[in-house]
Amino acid sequence: EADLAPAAFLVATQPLALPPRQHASHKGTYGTVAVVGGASGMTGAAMLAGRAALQCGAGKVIVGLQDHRIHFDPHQPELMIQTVDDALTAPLSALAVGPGLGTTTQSVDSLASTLSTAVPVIIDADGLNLLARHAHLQRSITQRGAPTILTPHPAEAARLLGTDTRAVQADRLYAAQELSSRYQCAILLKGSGSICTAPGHPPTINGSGNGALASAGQGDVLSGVILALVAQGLPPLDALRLAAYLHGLAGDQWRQDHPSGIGLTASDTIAGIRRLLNPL
Ligand code: NPW
Ligand code: AMP
Ligand code: MG
Repeated sequence: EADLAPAAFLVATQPLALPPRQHASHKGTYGTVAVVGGASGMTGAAMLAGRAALQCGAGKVIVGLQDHRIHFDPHQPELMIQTVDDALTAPLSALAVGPGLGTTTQSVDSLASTLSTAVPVIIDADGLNLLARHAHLQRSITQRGAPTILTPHPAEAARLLGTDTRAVQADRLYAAQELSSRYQCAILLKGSGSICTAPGHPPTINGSGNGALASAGQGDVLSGVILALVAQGLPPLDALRLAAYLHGLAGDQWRQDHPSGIGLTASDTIAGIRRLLNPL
């Protein structure tokens, strides 16, 4: 029996929820957030994260783009499209950095600037790729006074750990826990059965989601969902678990009407998550 002792993880199905909107509240109550990313050719990634944050309840959303030619999202005019420097001067509640950020020296500077803020920072995508390459960025994470959250997919986790995707996938619990201990922060290791963990907390394996979610921009949307939940006051690990669960469940619900699972877009997923946050 002792040899069959419980594994050090739980299968999370329905972890938490957001409280309903309060009558005596205003947009400031729900946080001002910024997404930093969107280099030329990948502005959509930052826009998707921004749209997801807005549609998951963040009070005000700024998108700080690397590509300075774009000033407006015609499909989501509520978003404030700014330069990264301008975005970082706002009184922010939380930040997400990385979706479509690119890996130029300008991208490195933008990531360094976000890490020097005193608010929670979610690092995804190219933010993680830069972190893997630059020791000074790794040091600044350990020196931050506010929480940092890393959301790698298996290839990004492999770059951070100096290994390959196959090794990460062969022991996903180890990879997630190793990243959490190395960076002393909350981790969401994405992919089928996403793992959420943080120092001193047992990892959980998310129970929702399916292969329909294997499409461009889904991770960018997930970053925006986490950003909104953190801005609305959820602690990092709770935000990761709820975001992973909602994201996967939106994919599962969509698949009920699309049995082959073909053609789910990241924008569809945002709409599905907003529905889940407003149960009838
Ligand atoms: P393979 O093919 O198996 O060897 P990259 P990215 C692996 C932006 N985007 N299980 C897999 O490797 C992002 O925000 C912009 C196993 C896959 O080919 C980033 O800034 C969009 N393996 C930038 O592009 C929409 C897995 O990783 C490789 C895995 C680059 O991000 C798209 C890809 O990883 C995109 O989001 C899994 N579950 N998941 C836009 N509309 O603007 C991933 N892999 O090379 O880091 O490239 O993820 O596309
Ligand atoms: P990214 O690779 O950054 O775009 O992130 C993809 C997102 O979709 C992550 O949240 C993954 O967990 C999710 N996803 C992709 N493929 C699957 C799958 N086969 N099953 C469950 N979730 C998936
Ligand atoms: Mg991604």
